Amino acid sequence: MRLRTTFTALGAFFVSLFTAFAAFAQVTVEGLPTIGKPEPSGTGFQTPATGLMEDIIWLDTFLLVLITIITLFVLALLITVILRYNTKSNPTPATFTHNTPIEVTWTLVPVLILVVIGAVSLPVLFDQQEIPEGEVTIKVTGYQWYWGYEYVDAGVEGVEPASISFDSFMLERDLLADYGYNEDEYLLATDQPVVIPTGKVVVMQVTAADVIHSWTIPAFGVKQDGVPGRLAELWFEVEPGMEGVYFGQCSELCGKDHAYMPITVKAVTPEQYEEWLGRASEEFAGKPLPVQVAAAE
Ligand SMILES: [Cu+2]
Repeated sequence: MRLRTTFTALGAFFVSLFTAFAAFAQVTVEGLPTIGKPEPSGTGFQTPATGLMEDIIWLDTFLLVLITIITLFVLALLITVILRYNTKSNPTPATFTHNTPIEVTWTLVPVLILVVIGAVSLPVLFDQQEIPEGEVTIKVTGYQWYWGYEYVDAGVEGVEPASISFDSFMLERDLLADYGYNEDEYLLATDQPVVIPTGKVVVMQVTAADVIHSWTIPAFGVKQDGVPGRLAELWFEVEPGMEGVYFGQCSELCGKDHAYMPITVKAVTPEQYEEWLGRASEEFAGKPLPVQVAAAE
């Protein structure tokens, strides 16, 4: 009995040791507000953090107003026909089959509406798809079922590989508090967030290693499939003042644990980013081989 208690205590000790180590292992920036997060029973968009997302919300509102007007107009026509042209109130119906002016109108007006929709939506689409020169470039690779990140231009001199790379796994429920996340951020929080600076153009190169995954942050207005063998790109620039925590989830059905590979982005000030980069370099950059080992190879 006493032996079992000892083993249990020993087990608990190692678990807590592991937990403490795991919590210590993340390189992050604390004290940020959570901005990009789904709300219970929410139906609207998350607070936009980029110009891209503001444009998408504007377009959405514009289209909603437009289709509401069209729907109400068609409804009014239907009600008019039902009331004025039923057999009781209109016993002798008209027999004409053509009316050129009205046929021209119901062809040209929808064409005009489509042209207007194209004229306002295509610039929004092109803005997302034309990738500007990135001030920070991050390669993200989807795996079954986690994300791998590589800060390709965050080179450390004399160190191979000349970049920072790490994997990002979903946090189990019992580890959330240790990593500074709330209980309701289960399925959203990861052990290692992607840290990016605000007010800088960030280009994400999106790919996958096994099956198709999709990287997204709804509050940034970005979503891109990661396809094995291909390198796609997306870009965003988080508005200064919008420093915070943003969540996303893999958005392409990729297997049994598709729901368990979330994305956590921490947007920080450029100064905090530089500081984080220094710590991340020490933790994640490749270490040069000791001279004698390198010589023996
Ligand atoms: Cu996936």
